[in-house]
Amino acid sequence: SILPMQKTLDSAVSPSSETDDVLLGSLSHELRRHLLFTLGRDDIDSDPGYCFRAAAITIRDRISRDWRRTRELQAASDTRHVNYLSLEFLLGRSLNNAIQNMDLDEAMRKALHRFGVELEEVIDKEHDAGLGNGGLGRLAACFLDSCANLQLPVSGYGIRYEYGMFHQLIEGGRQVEAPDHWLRDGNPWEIERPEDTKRIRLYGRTERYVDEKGKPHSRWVESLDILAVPYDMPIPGFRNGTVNTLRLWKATATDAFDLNEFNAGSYPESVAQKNNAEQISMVLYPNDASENGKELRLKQQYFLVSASLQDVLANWVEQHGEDFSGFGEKNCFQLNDTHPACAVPELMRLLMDEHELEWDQAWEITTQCMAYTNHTLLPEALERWSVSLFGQLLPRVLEIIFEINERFLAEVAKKFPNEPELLKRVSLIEEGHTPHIRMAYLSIVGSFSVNGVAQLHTDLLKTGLFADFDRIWPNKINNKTNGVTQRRWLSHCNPGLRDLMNETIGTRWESDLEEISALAPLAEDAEFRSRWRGVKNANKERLSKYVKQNTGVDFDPSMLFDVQVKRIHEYKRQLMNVLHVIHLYDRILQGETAGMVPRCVLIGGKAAPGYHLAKLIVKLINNVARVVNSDPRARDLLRLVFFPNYRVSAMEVICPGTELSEQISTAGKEASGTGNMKFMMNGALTIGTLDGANIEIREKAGAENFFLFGLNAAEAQEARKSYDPNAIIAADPAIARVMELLEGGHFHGSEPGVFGELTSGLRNPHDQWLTIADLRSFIDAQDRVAETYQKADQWDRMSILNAANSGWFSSDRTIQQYADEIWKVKPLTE
Ligand code: 4GP
Repeated sequence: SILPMQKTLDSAVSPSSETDDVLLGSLSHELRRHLLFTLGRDDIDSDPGYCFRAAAITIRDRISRDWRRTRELQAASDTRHVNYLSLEFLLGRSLNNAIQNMDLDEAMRKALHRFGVELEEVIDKEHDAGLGNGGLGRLAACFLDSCANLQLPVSGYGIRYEYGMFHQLIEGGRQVEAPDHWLRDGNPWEIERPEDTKRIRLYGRTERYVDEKGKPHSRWVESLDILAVPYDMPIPGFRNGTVNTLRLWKATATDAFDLNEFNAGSYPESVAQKNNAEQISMVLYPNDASENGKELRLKQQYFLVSASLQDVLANWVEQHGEDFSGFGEKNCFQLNDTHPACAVPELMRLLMDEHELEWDQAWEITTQCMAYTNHTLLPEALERWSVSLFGQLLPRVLEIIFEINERFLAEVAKKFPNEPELLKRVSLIEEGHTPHIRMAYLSIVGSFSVNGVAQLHTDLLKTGLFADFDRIWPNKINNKTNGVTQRRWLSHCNPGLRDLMNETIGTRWESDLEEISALAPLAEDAEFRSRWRGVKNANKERLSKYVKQNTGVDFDPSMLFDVQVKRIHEYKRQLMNVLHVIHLYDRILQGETAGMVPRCVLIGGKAAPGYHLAKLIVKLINNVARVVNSDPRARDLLRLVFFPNYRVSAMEVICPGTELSEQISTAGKEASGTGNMKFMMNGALTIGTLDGANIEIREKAGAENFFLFGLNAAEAQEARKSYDPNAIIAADPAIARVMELLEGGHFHGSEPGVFGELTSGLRNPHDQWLTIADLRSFIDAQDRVAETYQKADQWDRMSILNAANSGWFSSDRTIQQYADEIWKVKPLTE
């Protein structure tokens, strides 16, 4: 058997004359070596799964040199280091990104050809790293990419969940959750670093003691300890030699067994304790923008925070000994929402209890290096932990929070005397039957910077949720409008458009998206428009195949592709989108199809497993889809699919093929949105409300290139006072017919009344989401969409102008602002 293998080996390394022989030869050689030796294959085969692993390790090897150099550079430098603390990093796949950033695209493609596989099928074998829920987690991933592109000394710290975001199946039209064991085939990118393991305390109690100098202290005793073991993932910059680190912690048991149990003959029970410890990093909580309250979740938060802070402190001590005077100046911790808010009291604890600093010095350091980003205006998403649960799990940390609060309230009382109500409002502890800790307030008090994620969001924070704090510290709250990385979300996912742009405006936009504005004049160039249209059509073909594969439904690429993908949430109003589809269907039934444009509507997203109404919306989308798609009268005019298991790698196919981007949240509810930015870059037109970053998208794109509808945030607030959806329905025949179809059971299949909660919600004068209030305006805007789509030239012009004006929405711009205005860090280059 050695002979045929030898033959394959030889052909695998024989250099080709028309390419960079050396590079191709060595990539082929490395792939072969990893297949045979690292992965232990008996023969060179073309199994795409093994080829993926071999390719990933090959690329990782090549990244390693730059990775080491970046670490050395950062260790040797005297500049500030930023640590991005986040319970979520929604990375998706890494292979294509790494290949492109290393500029190995063509060589790797050719090398894999020699093994008889296509790069695309190999890329497709990678499991998404679904270590996040949605916007907040994906933002963290885009930020890491931009930090590496800008060569900033920034590390990510997160949790190495064994199970990421659940896999969504649709059964009988309903969402069913299946576990996502993304690590089942191993993770070729990670490097375990057991030598940096940290010990984490939980439970126990605190006790007072007096030190040798007679000073009183508090300490944490009788804790149950677990270990945090780090796994490092490389974050390669774009062709610049920088490779930053994302450090993910895995929980394991300490080796110390309970000797009593051991001797009592319960050895297996004692070993089984290990399971308990490992639970902490077992699974990502699948709740987007909603509070949790579960003890395990608090354990995860503290686990991440304590391990990461200990890690940074250990590095500090290695370099500076126990002199912490420069620590606050040389370190920064960016808290991604309140999930890592325990960092404030935990850094205090570590500095005081482990490193013997006084309160005042520890507090100065802490508030010099903590910064907090808020991601939501929904009050139900603001984290609060019951004092009693917190105190059981983290007794010493609670003690410190109490003291922070006491000192803070004293300061406020001094600054604003005679305002007892203010003190109550801003207290870190919400009093009541079961007192709770307000994690957002803890984050604000402990941080030097608090930022929102779009201008409207920040304005609303200042005048609403955090108004008292804006009064106490007028300059603390600032805005950093979100962005997305154009490398993944344009260059890598849309190679057709990338090539067209590179040919016409050069390649600089890949690392500086402002350059994309050079497309603007080309909107008037008919030949360019037709090439632009050609790329969009090819992407629609690809999306159409993908939809067929995943749902069995035919999406005809000659129709308008209308897309809404994001978490399913009432405030995002997927329900309104379905009402519009029902309205179109009704027009078809009534024969009122004049001016209608044939459209394919795609809706995708996951509902939190415990969010009943969101799951019912998924069911409704599926039921409406079944009726519409099986009705021959609708066939040429309308299709609807619910795309199952929406995730990062699905968006990479959906986004380039989308023509109309649905950003239709109730104004004042979506903090920013980031999907809206990805669509814009890829030349989709937006139909949207004046919410979150939509406002800025419309400003940049030009009002004439945006389909606006609905109440703005202030009007929505006002409208709630006298909202009468039933009157609106009664006065608008088209809307009344939509409600009739819904309530008359047209879509209920064999489950009469199944959508009752949705229809009664729509009719409820207290419906916060104001769906019926905005529906007429939405329908009219959709008519304008149809009208414009029929003027193909006009549409393509608008499409080009949207992409051309998307430069602001690069996360490189966002990160540059964080670096200049919050972190005060500069690039680190050789
Ligand atoms: C999300 C917001 O809902 C979204 O508007 C924003 O674009 C994103 O954060 C990134 O800032 N929030 C969450 C969450 O995902 O869990 O609060």
